[in-house]
Amino acid sequence: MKRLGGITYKLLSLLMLYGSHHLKKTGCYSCLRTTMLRLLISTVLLASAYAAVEQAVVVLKTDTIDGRVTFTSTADGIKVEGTINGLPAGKHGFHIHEKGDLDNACAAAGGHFNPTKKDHGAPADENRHVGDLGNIVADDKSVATVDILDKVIALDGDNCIIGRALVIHAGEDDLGLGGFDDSKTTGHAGARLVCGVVGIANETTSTSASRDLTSTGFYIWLLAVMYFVNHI
Ligand SMILES: [Cu+2]
Ligand SMILES: [Zn+2]
Repeated sequence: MKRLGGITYKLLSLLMLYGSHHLKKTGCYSCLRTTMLRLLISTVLLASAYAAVEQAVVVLKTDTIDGRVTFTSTADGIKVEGTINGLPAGKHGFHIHEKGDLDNACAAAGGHFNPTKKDHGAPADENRHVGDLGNIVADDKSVATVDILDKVIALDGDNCIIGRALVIHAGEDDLGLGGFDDSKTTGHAGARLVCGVVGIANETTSTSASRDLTSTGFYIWLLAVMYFVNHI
């Protein structure tokens, strides 16, 4: 969405620059108006064709664990859903780590995804890593059902999780409150049991276009350009 808006505004700015250049060169107001209106329509169509990721997916697999988790963009945030089989009963730290490198039993995925340089915390905390999604719970049949709505992770922009790793830990995430040396960095969640890369599952052009075309900022720009075209 941000990316789309940026593209639209850049194209519109180029359009305005082109207009002033054209006018200086030819002095023909009416042909400029026609040309600019044509260009404006092309700009909107071009920007609208830009794709946005609507859903991402992680596949988790080891000899004993297998699962699938999806991240779906909704009006209220990112809906995280899935089922993981083969986890020891109990709570397990559930995080997005910064790299999509699964080598070395998930160690290569690095620390928690933390672009805002905050402390580790609970999902509802103001002070949390972007990647802090708390705990999931496996039942006595070793099945964990994931159903989380998170307002911080994203499928685009600064908090985009695509290309990074989802890691499930052996132990419980203390949400930064355990008082251990690593409580404020990792939640003292212990070893990494399984990890997978967050990949694109579904992307759409129409939804992104309609979102952009309903944003107030976009219409302010559009009005400014129309005003420019009509008053020169
Ligand atoms: Cu972790
Ligand atoms: Zn964290």
